[in-house]
Amino acid sequence: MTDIPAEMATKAQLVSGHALTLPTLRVLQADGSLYPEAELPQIDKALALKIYRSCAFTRVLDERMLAAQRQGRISFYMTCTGEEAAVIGAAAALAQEDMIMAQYREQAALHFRGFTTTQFMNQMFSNELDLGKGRQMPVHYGSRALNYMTISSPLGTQIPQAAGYAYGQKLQGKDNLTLCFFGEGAASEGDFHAGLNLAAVHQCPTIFFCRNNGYAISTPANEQFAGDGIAPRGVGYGIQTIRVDGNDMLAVLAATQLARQVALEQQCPVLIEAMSYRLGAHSSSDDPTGYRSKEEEVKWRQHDPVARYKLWLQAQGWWSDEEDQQLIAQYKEEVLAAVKVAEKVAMPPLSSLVTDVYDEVPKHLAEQLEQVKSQVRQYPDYYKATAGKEQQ
Ligand SMILES: Cc1ncc(C[n+]2csc(CCOP(=O)(O)OP(=O)(O)O)c2C)c(N)n1
Repeated sequence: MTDIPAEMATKAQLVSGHALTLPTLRVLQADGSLYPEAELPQIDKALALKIYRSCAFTRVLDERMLAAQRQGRISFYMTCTGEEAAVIGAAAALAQEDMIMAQYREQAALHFRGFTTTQFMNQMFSNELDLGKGRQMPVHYGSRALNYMTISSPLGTQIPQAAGYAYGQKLQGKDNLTLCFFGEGAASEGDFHAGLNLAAVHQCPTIFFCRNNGYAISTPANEQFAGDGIAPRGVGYGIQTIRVDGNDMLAVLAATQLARQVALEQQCPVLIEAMSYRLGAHSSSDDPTGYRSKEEEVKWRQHDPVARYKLWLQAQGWWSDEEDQQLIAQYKEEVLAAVKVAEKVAMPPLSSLVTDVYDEVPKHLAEQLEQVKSQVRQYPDYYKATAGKEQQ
């Protein structure tokens, strides 16, 4: 039971949601120097360069895979472009044993954890070496070894799952937590509210990390909610909350390091809202010229999170233009070579379509598999990738 709070009013007065406007944490200025009085997160040269390598890799991967989609080599792709600081800054504050439950645009976090170029390619080409056995659309990565839960397409499902997973970590007495990425659009799902309330009431060590990138496909954030973004909702649920400049790598790292410390020490959830911008299209199926202006994109390109972070690295004397060119050339070569290999690897056998859910394949699935196989036998030219394997 809740007592009536002691604080009282004798005049009827409404409180506006905007009474609670949260400030935005910033550390790095546009020229790569720190804001006066800003504090550095815990970062040394090795971590700083590891973070940058994931930025560079993700830029190359995104550019090449979008091209591969345009060439008809893969069916679909989603870029992280513009949100690298939000994603990598968050991942870099975690321990490797912390669980990450992502939405789909967070491939940079997976690279930071050690997912190899070959593993990325096997997933995107849905070949028989894919960890997900070729059953998911491109970009629905997952890795048990790297504590990265496989992506689910329906928006928001990972949010209550993250609360539940973190509750399990708490019950097991683990010194680990779960970080859950989601977009501001996904925060309109009922699952967002269920997940945050569950985590708050049961004090689950979950970091809810909202990438507020301004759009949910063509829906701008100002048509998504009427309040001051996502952050005040955390306060409403009784969750400690911080808003951060999502294009500022050092600020995201600082916010997430603090969130991790609080979540583990106090065994409670924390909400982070990272303010950013999706520089690319929503996906390879989207054309943003229909719903936003070129001027707006140009403005945000001036806040490129990777460029800002690189300036800081260079100011430390930790990175040079020559090293940069070399690294990007190396990644381009690596990605291209991996594409050429992965696209030649065989598809998984058709029979694998009906395994892994039931101990024994039920009759109706066995029948459906036979129907698929007979279709492939009848039209081998349309099913070249699997035609040779239909008997498996
Ligand atoms: C339950 C559900 N509704 C709708 C969709 C279609 N859909 C896929 S992504 C997306 C936009 C999500 O926007 P946001 O959460 O802001 O993330 P962003 O793509 O901007 O990173 C929508 C509507 C879906 N996948 N699942």
